[in-house]
Amino acid sequence: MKITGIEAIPFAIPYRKPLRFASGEVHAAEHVLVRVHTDDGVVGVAEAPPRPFTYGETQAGVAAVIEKIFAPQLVGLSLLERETMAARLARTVGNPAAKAAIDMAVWDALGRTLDVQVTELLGGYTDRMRVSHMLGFDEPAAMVAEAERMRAGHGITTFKVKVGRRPVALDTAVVRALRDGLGDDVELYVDGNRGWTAAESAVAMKEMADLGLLFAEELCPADDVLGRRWLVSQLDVPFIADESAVTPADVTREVLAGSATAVSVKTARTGFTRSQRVHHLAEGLGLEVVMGNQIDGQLGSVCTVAFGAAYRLTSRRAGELSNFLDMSDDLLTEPLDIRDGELAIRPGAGLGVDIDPAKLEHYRQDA
Ligand code: MUC
Ligand code: MG
Repeated sequence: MKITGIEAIPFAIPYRKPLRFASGEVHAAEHVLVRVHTDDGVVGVAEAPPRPFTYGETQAGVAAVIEKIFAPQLVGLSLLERETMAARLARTVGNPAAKAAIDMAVWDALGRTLDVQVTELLGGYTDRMRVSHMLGFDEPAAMVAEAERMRAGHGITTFKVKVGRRPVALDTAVVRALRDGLGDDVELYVDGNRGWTAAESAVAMKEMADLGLLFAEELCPADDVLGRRWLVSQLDVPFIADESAVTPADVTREVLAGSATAVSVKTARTGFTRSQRVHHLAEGLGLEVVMGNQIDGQLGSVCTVAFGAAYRLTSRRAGELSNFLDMSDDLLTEPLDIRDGELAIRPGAGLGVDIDPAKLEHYRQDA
């Protein structure tokens, strides 16, 4: 069970159409595939999606920090020494996606070694999650058409709508068009990626008060400390902290300050080990949890559903598991299938996925 090597392979897969939101846009999945090898010949896999506009990481930076700093610190440890690994990774500041991918590849390797699913190792609560689809910026009619396509093709009935543009009415018109076009049976919530001020957010939420929204996420920056507290105190839906509350300490700080009342858990930035800590904290604090999407590929989405399905709290709400559908291709031998609005965990050991060598050869950037 000893780690003998960690590979970091940059790859790029174009998107069919770019995903746009208040803090950035994504045209290609420029991710890093992480492979953890052990002395038993087992290989665990995960992917790191660098998000420079949120956490400052880049594809080249993720590969470099893994090769130069993290791999030498972890080679020689047993797969069971995950707390030692976490402590060693924590010596380096930042780099959440690089750390998370290593952590998840270690769990995958452990599952494969023990012939057990990662979901079972984590908690084993259920084997599937309802899916929420994230709708990027576009004209109202185009966003309604995309939601209708997702409902017709995959049975998805929960949508996270990107907002945070100016004027505020541009986005509230989209949300209204979605409610009018899709009817009352769909669940809608909004994510501003810090695009609005607190005052703009308050105006927008009043304008949308009759639309039956589930949640509001990161409408304004957490650094607008008093403004955000003022906003959250007047909302009648939970306010989800996403990029403002990555670590357990961030969650504690935001929630105790009255700047958030719910939390997004993203395995792409907290892996499985740290996501467990955020989950346990959220449970203790009595917070709603949504499994979020860091614009993950299929491998990242498998990780999200493996974690989300492991606990009651994380599987209660629809998880953001479908944005890989915007990609033109992927690396897995067997593509994921979202059906009847649900994504099931894979049946095999570990994460239950295999990387297609021909696809990796085609999309890798280091060859
Ligand atoms: C989200 O929930 O904000 C956009 C940027 C990012 O890092 O994740 C996405 C989705
Ligand atoms: Mg968000």
